[in-house]
Amino acid sequence: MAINNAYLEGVYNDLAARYAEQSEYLEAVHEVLETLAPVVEQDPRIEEQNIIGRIVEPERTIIFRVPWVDDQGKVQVNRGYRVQFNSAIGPYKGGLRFRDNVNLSIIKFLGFEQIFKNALTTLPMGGGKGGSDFDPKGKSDAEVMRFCQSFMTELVKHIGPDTDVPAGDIGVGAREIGYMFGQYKRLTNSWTGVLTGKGLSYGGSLARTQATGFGLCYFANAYLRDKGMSFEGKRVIVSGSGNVAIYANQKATELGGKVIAMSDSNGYIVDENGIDYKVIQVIKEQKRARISTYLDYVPTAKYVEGCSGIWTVPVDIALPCATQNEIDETAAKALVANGVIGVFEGSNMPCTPEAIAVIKGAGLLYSPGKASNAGGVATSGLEMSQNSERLSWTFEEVDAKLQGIMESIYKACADAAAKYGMEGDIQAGANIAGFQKVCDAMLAQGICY
Ligand code: NDP
Ligand code: 2IT
Repeated sequence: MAINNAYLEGVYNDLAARYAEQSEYLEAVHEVLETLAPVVEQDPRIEEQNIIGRIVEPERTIIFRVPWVDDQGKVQVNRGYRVQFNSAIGPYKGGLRFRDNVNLSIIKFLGFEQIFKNALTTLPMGGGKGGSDFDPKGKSDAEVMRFCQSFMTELVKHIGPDTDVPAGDIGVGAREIGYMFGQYKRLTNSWTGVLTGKGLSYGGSLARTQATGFGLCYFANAYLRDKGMSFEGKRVIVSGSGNVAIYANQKATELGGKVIAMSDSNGYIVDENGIDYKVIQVIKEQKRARISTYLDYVPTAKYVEGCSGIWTVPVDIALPCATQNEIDETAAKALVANGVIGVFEGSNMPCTPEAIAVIKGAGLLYSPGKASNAGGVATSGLEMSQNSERLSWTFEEVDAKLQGIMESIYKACADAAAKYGMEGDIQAGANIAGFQKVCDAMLAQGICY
């Protein structure tokens, strides 16, 4: 889709010239600016105060060296990042990604998305993201601990419970959060809720582990219900097999769906009887093994090498839960040809622009990650609240709040789309509703960032 407003186009063209090599970041910015023309045209203050030119640049970017010693005694060096994108509505908030392909473009795209996602939760959280090109896969626990301690030794200078509150993302789960939290506490001699996704024995929230996957299904369910449908009896693809994917499988199954296919970065499995999320928990959370070993537990299932073919498996609902740009135009055409009714994003920016055009063009239901995967960060916000009041809520309390938040996000997106004459366009609605809140706060606070 084109950016059909001269001001928005001008901002984008400047950015594209300045950061020509940052393709993921430019893709994320373009996707938002494509949908904001009607908002910008109704409020002249946005252009007068150059809100768009300001919102697309991070408030602060921190890049640092992370040295650590491997099990052979060799000194290794990785790069660490924290992009503090926008603090208009609250402290910077967003995950840390540890993966070999991490670079500034990927962290900036994630941080940019996070601004609007966090605004949609209705909780007071600004946008940020960080990470490293360190990949915990294949490393020993001791190596991961030494890396996390070194990473936090620098990060500690930039974060705090009222400044910036990191959490997990790809490659950062309970183990990594625990090591980083321990080091933060040692360096500052203080116990604060500076990270979310903590273990339950030291301030974590019940249901945070499940929150992104559960929230995705609560959102999809609200969207399906609005269109007179449900998960009942539906065949589902859940790509990936990490934190988001495992609990998306659990909730989709509880809502009456059957998860036929899941994947990792090596390949995918197909089980016509439905994939039991508990088997994936054992493979991925306990053994840190490959999805191909699913056949050791369920010999009747099928394993296919290479992860992109998963989108050719005939299903009714697609829940991408692995990584960015995992659904390209070819994959989107395969989904449409198989009669899929909806694509609800669990991962951040899983669909390429060409894929989105195919999916929306064919009239499928489509929800962008910044709306449908907001349950993770929303529950992080609930973890921050519990830490502040020195209390912990029950699983049922947190889960009920999560469900309420996801249903409100769906309604906010649908209402914003309708208000600007784009009824039913949840993608545009998500961008507009998220932007509106941050824009109001930036206008009120003057030219401070
Ligand atoms: P995990 O590390 O737990 O799992 C990631 C999964 O995706 C693994 O199965 C991994 O396979 C697969 N994967 C990762 N990179 C690639 C790739 N380049 N190609 C193919 N497969 C890949 O991460 P999460 O489940 O936490 O995150 C998944 C997605 O959800 C990300 O986009 C993340 O940004 C997003 N997200 C996460 C939230 C959270 O709370 N954790 C909240 C909102 C969004 P392998 O095992 O082979 O690496
Ligand atoms: O992309 C995301 O929203 C996350 N990785 C979760 C961020 C958080 O702070 O819980």
